Amino acid sequence: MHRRGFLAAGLATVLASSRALAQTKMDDMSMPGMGGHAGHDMAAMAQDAVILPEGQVLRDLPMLANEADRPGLFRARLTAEPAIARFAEGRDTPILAYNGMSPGPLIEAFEGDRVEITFANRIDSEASTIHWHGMPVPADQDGNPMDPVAAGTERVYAFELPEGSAGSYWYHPHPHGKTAEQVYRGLAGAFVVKAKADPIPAEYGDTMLVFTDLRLAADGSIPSNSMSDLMNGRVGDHVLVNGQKNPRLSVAKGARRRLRLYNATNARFLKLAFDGATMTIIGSDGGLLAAPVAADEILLSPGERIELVASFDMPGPITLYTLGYDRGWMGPGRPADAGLTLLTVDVSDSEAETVPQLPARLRPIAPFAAPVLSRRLVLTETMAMNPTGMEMGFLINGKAFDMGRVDFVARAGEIELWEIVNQADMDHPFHVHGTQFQVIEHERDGAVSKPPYLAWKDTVNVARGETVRLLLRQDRPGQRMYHCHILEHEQLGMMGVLDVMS
Ligand SMILES: [Cu+2]
Repeated sequence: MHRRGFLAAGLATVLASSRALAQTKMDDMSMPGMGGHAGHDMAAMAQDAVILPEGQVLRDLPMLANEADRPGLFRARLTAEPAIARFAEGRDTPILAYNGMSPGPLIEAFEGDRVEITFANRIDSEASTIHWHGMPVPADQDGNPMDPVAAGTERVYAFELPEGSAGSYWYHPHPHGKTAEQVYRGLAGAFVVKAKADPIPAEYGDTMLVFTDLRLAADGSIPSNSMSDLMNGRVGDHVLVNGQKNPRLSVAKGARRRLRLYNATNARFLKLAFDGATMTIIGSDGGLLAAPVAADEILLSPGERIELVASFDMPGPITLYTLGYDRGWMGPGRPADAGLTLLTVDVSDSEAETVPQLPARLRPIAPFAAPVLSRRLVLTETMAMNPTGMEMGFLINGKAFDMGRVDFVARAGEIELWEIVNQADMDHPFHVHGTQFQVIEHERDGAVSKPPYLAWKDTVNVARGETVRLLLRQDRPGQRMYHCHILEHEQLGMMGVLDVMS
C-alpha cells in the first residue's frame, strides 16, 4: 500500500499511506454542538499561518488515462484513498486523494462517448460515492447518497455522453453526512466533455483552473470543521489553483487563452478580475454560450464553472485576483475575501503569432418553452438551543433533508418553473443534479431583472433576500438531489429529493 506518486510541479508530493487517516481527527458532523467545537479564531490562525510557496509554473492537471480498447469508449479506474501531500516545506499533510492526487486527475472525453469508470473506495471506514456534477447521467449512476460505496469496496459508474453535452463538469464525493469533509480533505476533480466540432480556436489552448481552499494547522494537518465552519461553510486560508498557490503562467503579448475556471471549494465565493487582461465569457456550467459576452469581473460561487477567453494585450505581470463580495457571515471571523492573488501571468515582450478571432456565434441555445407547472422552494436558516448546545438548521420549505422522503415528484420531459426564495441571512448557491437549467429571472426588493445572457447552468447563487426563477427539465427517471452547494449547509439539511417518473 506504499505507493509513491509525484504531482507534476512537485508541490504536493503524495504518498499513499494507511496512517494518514489515523492522523486526521474527524468530527461527527451530524449533530454539531457548540461545546464540541472550538471556534475558528482568525487572529490565532493568522499568527501561525503556514507559508505556502508561490510563483511555481502552473501545472497542467495530470490526465486520467483511457484504458479502453476501442474508439467511443472511455474506461478507467478512480481510487479514493488517504495520501500525504507536501503543501508547505517540511510539513506532511494527510489528505484524501483520487489516484494519489488532489485535485484528482483531469477526465477528458468526447460527446457521444460511453464512460465506464470503476471507483474503488479505499478510505478507512467511510462510505463514499462519485457524483458527476452537472452531467446528464442516469440517476443510479450519479453517486447519490442513497447509493453509497462502502469502504473497501468498488463499483462501476457507466453512462453515455449525449451529443450537445460538451462542457466543464467536475466530480466529487456525495456520501450521506461526509460530503463536506471528504471534499475539503482533497477529493474533487475536473471532467471536461469535449465537442467533436469546437468553435473556439485551438490556438487559445484549453487551460483548467481548479480552485480549492486549503486550511493548514501549524503541524501541516488539515483541521476539522469548527462551529463557524458549520454555520458559514468552511472557508480555508489558501485558495489554490490546480493545487498550487499563486502559480505563474507565461504567454506571448497579444495572446488569447481559453480558461476553464472551477469553484471546487466548500464555501468560498470568488469574485474575480484580471488587472491588465480583458475577459470574455464564452461558457457556463453546461458548456458554451450562444455568443461571447465581455466582462470586467465575474462571481463564481461554490460549485459553479465558467469558461473565459482572456486577452493579454499589455505587458505583464498580470494577476487574476479577488474582489470583495459580502455573501453574509454569521458571528466573528469573516475571512478576508478581497485582494487575494490567485494566478500571475507573465506576458512576454515578443508578440504572439497570428491570433484568430473569436467567432461571433458559438452555438445555438434554444430557450425553454412555457412550463407545465411551478414549484416554490424557500431557503431558511434556523438556530435552536438544546441541552448540548446550539444547533443550526438549514432548511428547504421548512424541512431538513431526509433520505427516505421524496419532496417533489416530477415527470421526465416536462418543463418546470422553479422559484428559489432565499429568506436566509446568507447567500446559498443552489444546485440541481442530473440536468442543466436556464435562469430566467432574479427578484430583489420587488425589482425583477433578467440575467444578462442565456446559459446552461446547474448551480446558481441565490443571494440573501433574493428570489431566482429558473426553468428545468429532467429527461431521465429516478431520484435527483437538489441542494445548497455550500457543502456544510447541504450536510446540515439544505437538500431535497426530486423523484422523476418516466
Ligand atoms: Cu447554503
